[in-house]
Parts: sequence; structure tokens; C-alpha cells
Amino acid sequence: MNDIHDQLDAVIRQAMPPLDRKWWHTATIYQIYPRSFCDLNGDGIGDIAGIASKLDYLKSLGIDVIWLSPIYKSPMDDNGYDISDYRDIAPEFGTLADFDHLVAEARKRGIGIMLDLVVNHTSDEHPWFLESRKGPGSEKGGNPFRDFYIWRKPAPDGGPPNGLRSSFGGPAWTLDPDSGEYYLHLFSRRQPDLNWENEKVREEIYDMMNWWLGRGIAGFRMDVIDYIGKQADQEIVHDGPHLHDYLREMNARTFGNRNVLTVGETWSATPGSALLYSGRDRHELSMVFQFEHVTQAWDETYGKWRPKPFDLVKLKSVLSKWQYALSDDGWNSLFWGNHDLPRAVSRYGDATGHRKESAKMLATVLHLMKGTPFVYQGEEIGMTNVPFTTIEQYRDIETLNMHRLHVEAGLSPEEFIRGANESGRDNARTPMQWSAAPYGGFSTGVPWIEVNPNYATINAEMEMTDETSIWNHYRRLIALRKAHPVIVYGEYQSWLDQHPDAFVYTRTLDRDRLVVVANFTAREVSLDLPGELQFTGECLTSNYEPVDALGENVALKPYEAFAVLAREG
Ligand code: TEU
Ligand code: CA
Repeated sequence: MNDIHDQLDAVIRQAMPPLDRKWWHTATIYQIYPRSFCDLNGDGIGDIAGIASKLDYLKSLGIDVIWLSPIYKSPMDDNGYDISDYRDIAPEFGTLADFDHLVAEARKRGIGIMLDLVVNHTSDEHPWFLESRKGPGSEKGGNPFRDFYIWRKPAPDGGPPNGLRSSFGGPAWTLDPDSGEYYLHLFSRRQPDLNWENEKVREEIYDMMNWWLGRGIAGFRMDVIDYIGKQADQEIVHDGPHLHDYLREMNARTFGNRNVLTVGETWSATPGSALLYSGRDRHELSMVFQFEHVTQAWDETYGKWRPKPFDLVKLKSVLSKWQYALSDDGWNSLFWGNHDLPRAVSRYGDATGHRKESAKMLATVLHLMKGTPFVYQGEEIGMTNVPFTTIEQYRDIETLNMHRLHVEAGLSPEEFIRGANESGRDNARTPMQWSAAPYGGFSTGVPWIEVNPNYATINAEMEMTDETSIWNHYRRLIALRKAHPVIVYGEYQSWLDQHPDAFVYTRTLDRDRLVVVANFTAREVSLDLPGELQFTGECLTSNYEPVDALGENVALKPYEAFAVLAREG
């Protein structure tokens, strides 16, 4: 390189500091849905003591942080995403003492606990709403709690104030006959939306967050946080004008000076807004949890209830788009599943013919990208969707509401069940399969939702003793991230974008070059590789025989996936 280029390079390096390194860049997060993870007292409902009893299991998998879905006091209309007391634990899950014990025991093992922060709405049993519901108030200044929620007068015809719809079906407004006004609920009618424009609401929430931070938690996953700036009268739900003001205020008033992890659930995020949420100088959140790779496969009208046929080219283009968008600033979370989504291997792999190979392939592709990987409970043992046959087996409020609406609209019950088995949220919520014991070892009592009947052959005990298991594959991938900076910080480049069956990408950092190759089909695939990818190195992972040399052509077995690392010079 000549002098001029050297000088320019130095200028650029100064202008663009390398990414600040954070502990959560190398971390892997494990999501627990408490109701379904482990029931220690035999009442059929998972509990905090059950989670504590599995910390060694999680430690041996190698995870760094547990994201706990809500454990707060709740009438459980939406399994805890409807909170009636932000500073107490649901009795079915345990007590505050159990929670403190869990935090302490997790910390001993180097594991942090990240809480689910549900502050877009509360339960209708929260004292704020009970007060709010008493009416606008006649005394001077009115009822101070009325404005904690969003109340509006009926439309001229007496109907809802406007056309906003609830995610769980029907209008997002419910009439309160006592005051003659409607309140807003973007989810169930038992989940009234908080009014973030009210400074007192924000104060209460920041106080509550500080109270939990003081108990030593590792951070927050923030439920539908892109909704808090809503402007109900304009029918604006996400990305309201003050959304980022609120997040910056929250950051400054709560976790900003603590080294914690904050993950924003943002269904609406775009590559542009992701840089606002997670940009290094923005002082908002650590990372976005966005769903474009999920929703790209949804139907324009019927959404997830009628998914489009699997299209790898589309999936790759969305995943790559997000890798590029956040390559220099911001941060991605990486996930295939969570408590709202179908099981990864059923959705993207082959849960019957090639369950083991495809589950490992999916893990390889995801864990070697740039971002922080999330493992949803049971994914690490290749748990699958449920084969329920009647609506009575379902528990989820979303599925039950949709069933009523769709069947009323003329869909046959059989067709609905087929859709629910493919896309319903209960797929992710059947009990964790620990062993071949009754109820999969989840509980000694009858579980609140049926165990997947395949627990005798798919369970953690078997997985842990088999060197070639899906579980051991996850364990190795999680360790690889800690051993190889190229996996954490390497520049991402996708290859063969139009190939309909294979996913190929590289990661490059200094002299390290990692190539990841995956076959997304149950067929053998013959792949012609560009010259840039033809090299010899070390095989970091493979779900068949190790591969360490790449020539002009590679023959991939069904769902084969591997990664080769070469060091230049
Ligand atoms: O999810 C937000 C959300 O939009 C989903 O409910 C979504 O509508 C659905 O899964 C897709 O069909 C969060 C939580 O993750 C979810 O469990 C809660 O039910 C919801 O918020 C309300 O708190
Ligand atoms: Ca229990």
C-alpha cells in the first residue's frame, strides 16, 4: 500500500472506533418459560425451585444468561404477560425468597438472570387499573390513576373510538359500562395498555426496574417495547414519536450506569430503527429482537395461520440483510424460536425424517452468525411441535380466541387445528422433556398442558449421554463462540444467494476466515463453490464427518452443515 492509502486508513480508523466489546457479545442466552420448564412440587405447573434444580444442567450446556419469561404475580390470562403486582412472585411459581435464591445460585455458576419486563400493559387486576376503572373522578384534579391507562369516549355511534385491533383478535377497545368510556388493550381485554405519556406511569416503572436491578438481575428483555410510544388517536401503535425519548429516559434513570443486558422485543424494527435502539452512542438498549425472518413467511391476510411454503432464498436474504445492517453498529439477537413461535426443527427443519441432522444444521447456521444467540428451552434437545387433535388440548389465549373467530367465520375446525399445530404458541409451551419417566420427568402430577407424546425418545437424559446428540452439538457451538473471536466479531458475507437449497456464508476477522456451509433439504445437494471459498483449514463443527478441505465442488448430505476455519499467512 502506498503512503496516501496508509494515511487515509489511519484517518478512517480514528473516525470509526472498533466496536466496543461487551460481555454479552460472547454470551449465549437460554430462554425459560417457567410454567413449562420444571415442576418441583408436583402441582403440574413449573416453578422457580424447579428452575434452580436445573442450573447445573444449564451450566453444562454453557449458557451465560437465563431469560425468564414472567414470574410476577398474575391472574395468568396470558400466562404471566398480564402482571397484577410487579414486585411480587406468582404463588404458583414460588416466593421472592425463591427468586433471590435462584439469582444467587445462578451467579455462583456464572449465570445471570434476565427478567421479562412487561410494561406496555398490566393485568386488569393490577391496583392501578382497579383504581383507574373507578372513573375520571369528580374531586379536584380528578382520579390520579385514570390517566395511567388510555380511556376514550365512544365513537358517535357508541362503538369503539377507532379501528385499532387486538393482537389476540377483535377490537382493541373494551367499554367500561360504569363510566361509559372505552379502554385500550392491544392484547387481551385483561391486559389494559399503560399510558406512557403520563410521567407518573414512567416514574413508577423506573422505580420498579431499579428495585429489581438492586436484587442483582443481569438485565431485562422488554416485551413489545416498540409499542410504548403509541398514539392511540392516530392509530399509531409502534414507532410513535416519543418511543426513543422514553427509552433514553429509561436508560438514564435505571440501567444506564450498570453493565447489564437489555433486549428489546421489536416486531416492527427495521434496519434503520434497529440502529436507534441499539446503536453504541444512542444509550437505549443492548440489542433488538426482531422477527423479519419469521414474518417474511407469513401470509399477507391470515398471517402465521397460513404460512407460505418454505423459501430458503427469501429466508437467507432477510437474515443476511440484518447481518449487513448491524455490521458496524448496533447488535442482533439470533434466534429460531421462542415461547410464541413454533418449534425450530418443525418449522425450518425436518422433524420426522431427519430430526437430528436438521436440528444440528439449524443450530450451526444460527450460532455462527454475528449477534447473540438465544436457545429456547427444549430446542437444544430437538423438541418438536405437538400433534394435538382437539381444541380442548390447547391452552393459549391467542389460539382459543382465534379458534372462536375463525370457526365463526367458516373455517372448519380440522383446518384450524392443522394451522394451530403448525403455528400456535402452545407448540413451544408443552413441558420440557427431561427423561422417559411419566410426563417426561417434568412433574409428578398432571401437567397444566399435555406433554408431547414423543418424550420417550426425545428427552434431555438421553441427549446428554449421547456424544453425537443435538444437545452436545449445541454445547460445542456455545463453546466455539467463546474460543473464536471471528465468530463474535468477524465480518459477515453471504455467498450463492440464489441457491435454493444451500446456505453459505463467511466470517472474516484479521487473518481468520470461517466458511459455513449448510444444506437446508432432505436431499443430497451438489454445490459448486467460488474460488474464494476453496481452501483448507480446521473443521470447527460438522453434523456428519468432519470437513477440512473445500474444492471446486462439495457434495452435501441431507441437512449437512459444517464450518471450516482457515488462518491466512
Ligand atoms: O408478544 C408480542 C406479540 O406481538 C405476540 O403475542 C404476537 O402477537 C404473537 O405471538 C404472534 O402471533 C409478547 C409476548 O412475547 C407474548 O407472549 C405476549 O402474549 C404478548 O407480548 C403480550 O404481552
Ligand atoms: Ca409447581
